[in-house]
Amino acid sequence: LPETTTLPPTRSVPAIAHPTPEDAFGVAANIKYHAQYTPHFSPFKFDPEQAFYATAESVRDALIQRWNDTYAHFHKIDPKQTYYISMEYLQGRALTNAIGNLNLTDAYAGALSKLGHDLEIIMEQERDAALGNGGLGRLASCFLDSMATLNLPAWGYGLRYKYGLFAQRITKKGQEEYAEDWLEKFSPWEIVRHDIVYPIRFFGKVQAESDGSRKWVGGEVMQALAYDVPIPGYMTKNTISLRIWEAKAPPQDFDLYSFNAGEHEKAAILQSKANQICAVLYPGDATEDGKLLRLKQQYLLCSASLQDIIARFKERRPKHAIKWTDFPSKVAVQMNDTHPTLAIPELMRILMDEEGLGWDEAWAITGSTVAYTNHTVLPEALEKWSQVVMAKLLPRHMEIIAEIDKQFCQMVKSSRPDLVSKLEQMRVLDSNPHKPVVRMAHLCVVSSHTVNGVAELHSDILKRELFSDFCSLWPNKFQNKTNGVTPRRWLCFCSPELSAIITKWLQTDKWVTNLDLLAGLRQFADDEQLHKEWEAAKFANKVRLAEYLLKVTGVKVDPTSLFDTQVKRIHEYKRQFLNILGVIYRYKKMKEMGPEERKRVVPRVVMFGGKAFATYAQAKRIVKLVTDVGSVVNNDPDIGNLLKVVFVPNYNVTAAELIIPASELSQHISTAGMEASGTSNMKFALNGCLIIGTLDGANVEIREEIGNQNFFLFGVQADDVPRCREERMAGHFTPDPRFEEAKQMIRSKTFGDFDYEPLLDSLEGNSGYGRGDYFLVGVDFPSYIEAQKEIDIAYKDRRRWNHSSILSTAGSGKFSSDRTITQYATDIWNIQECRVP
Ligand code: NBG
Repeated sequence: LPETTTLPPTRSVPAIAHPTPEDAFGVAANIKYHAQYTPHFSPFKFDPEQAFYATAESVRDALIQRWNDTYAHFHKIDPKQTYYISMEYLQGRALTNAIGNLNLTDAYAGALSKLGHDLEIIMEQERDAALGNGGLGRLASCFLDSMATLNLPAWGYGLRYKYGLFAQRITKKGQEEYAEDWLEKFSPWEIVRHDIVYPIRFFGKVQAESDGSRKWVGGEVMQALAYDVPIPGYMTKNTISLRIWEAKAPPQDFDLYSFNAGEHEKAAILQSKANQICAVLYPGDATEDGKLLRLKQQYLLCSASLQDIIARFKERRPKHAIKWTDFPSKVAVQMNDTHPTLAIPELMRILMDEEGLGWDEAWAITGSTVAYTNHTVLPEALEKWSQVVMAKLLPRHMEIIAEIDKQFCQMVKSSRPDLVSKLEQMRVLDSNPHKPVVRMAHLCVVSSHTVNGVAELHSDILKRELFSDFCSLWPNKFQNKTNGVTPRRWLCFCSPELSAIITKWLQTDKWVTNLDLLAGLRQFADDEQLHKEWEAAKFANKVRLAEYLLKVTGVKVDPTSLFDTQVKRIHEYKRQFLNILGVIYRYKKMKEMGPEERKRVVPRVVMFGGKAFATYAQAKRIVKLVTDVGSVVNNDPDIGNLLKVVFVPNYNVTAAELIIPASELSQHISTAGMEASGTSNMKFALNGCLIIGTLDGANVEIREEIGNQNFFLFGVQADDVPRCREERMAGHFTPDPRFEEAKQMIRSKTFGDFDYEPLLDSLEGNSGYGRGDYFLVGVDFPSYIEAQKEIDIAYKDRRRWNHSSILSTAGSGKFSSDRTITQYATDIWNIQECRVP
């Protein structure tokens, strides 16, 4: 490749395949090597995009080396290993994180500048890997970072969706969805493993063999092909793997005969079916075909992962000396919610039908291997699969599930006669003759050695309500593991300015892997110098965000305003509706003020972000309402900069990395008892952002850690929610006049003539879920408005605000995913550190 105009400053830099990556010169040489010899673009081009891919490939080389060393080390030591199975991972961008964890950020910045580029611009080229929806997927990604950082022998398993979570555009119609083609070019981070391929059967039938065993035969056989995404730990050699599966048709299945006969589509039918499986996350399941497709995804994930786990178990011991009873001392499988439940019957099937074990032995092994995390108590999210669909797609698994159910019933009848009256509700199979289903959560609870919730309150609700009968049967099965977030991505790398200040005041950077050390900031919470530095860092983040908002929404905001944020999936229980009703009320009051009074108003930028599930009409109306309110308020000359309402489009991990460090107030205002944990609340608090919230999910623990005075609390408590709902339905509820004013303003068409009746209707009446103000917006509205008033007063007092902000960060130590993962490792998985020397 000739030196060209597009590589001008590089004449002096050679291209080197194996660099010494510690110095900028070596790194530059390696980037140049990749630009030249791993080309994906036409030569003579080295624009930011090409530079990004060459940079990523250079980083990937370093990761592969570490990945290989880690794999070899685990193989040699053969420790007990955890396999985290999840339908979702929200990895976001990888470059910043990888070079940060490898401590190569300066080297890469220097190298790129030698090559005529700016690291920040290069980072911007990367597409988000959005193989998830929200908190559950991001949690899985934070967990991987912690597992690697803690040198734990652990892998993640997931699916390689062709399209990530949809891209959201905000138009006059509200939210519109577009396919997110994250692999449009390719992902530089994945390594295809052509040697790791497993057969995956669908449909077919079960055959009784002469020896009494059962065999699943016939049907359609696809393949699962492995791709590894290396996950580097922070400041350690350990680099673990996120192994994601892609469905493929077996090669011999291309029907050359049909193809040559001109039947081109028929020839590739199996390939096209395979492509559907990993096309998107959570395909629409309104139709029978949609349901089948979702179940196929779940099965592919579980079957491929278990075949892989078992292959590794066997590979690590001599063929004739395989003791299956050792399996649970080498393998821990964690099911992230119920989506990977099929891991249970699949492990049973493999052990019995392929390895020849008896039921009892297989059941004992399975039960000591699998554990289940519940992430929600919302009834619509607790999966139930039609027995008919299950029997059709996975006939052998349906048999196994039915046997698990049968044995469970027998056990309850013989050991706990007092529970027999509850048995129908507890069973794995709900044999309602109209719609027989498998209750996946019950299958998980019955089969797992441990079941955990994700925050104290949530785990209590599981024990007291959702799984109370199981809890009386197996009190020791239930645990709590409060969620956490990785401090690397969510503080170090997304807010380097604040991180530097923290390191300076604590006189150590050890807090990055020992987040409890943040408590050391408490002693400086009133230090004026720290206040100055703290505010300056936050302000710089606000300016960055203001520039971004202008770019993506056209709305100009004043960075000296209070930045107030609610970003999360749009859902009625999360109550973005309450927030916007509060904004409407605020706007109305401001309009009524005289000029003198208006001068005392604290200027605010209220930001919303989040995606509504494509078929969730009510959630989409909320998005539309926010944007309609924004269009009116933002253009009202009476209001000017005193209030701006911005819907940030396409909220994703990358947007979060910009929004969270710049926020001063964040809203976590779900109806008490409905948010299992929340994890963005932890990220905001970690970044010194104050919280307005209900006593829900992890809010309860955050408030305990950072101190009540630093948390703006409102709303009814979880225990009171059922009573409030009943009163509401019985008509014993007098709405607050302020609530009526806000609703009236929407009715009066101040914000346009879109039909908001269905939304307003949900706040009235006396019917069930989703109506009759099920989410208690009207009940909590008055205390919400009061809390908002208190916030305005607090914000004017800069010392008080900075003090609380510092204490929020100082009290966030508990919410590191390192702590969470350490607890999983000790209390559930029983695995130990396995550090690569
Ligand atoms: C979500 C909960 C959140 C929680 C995350 C991670 C699902 C099913 N659940 O409250 O709603 O923080 O899981 O545990 O996505």
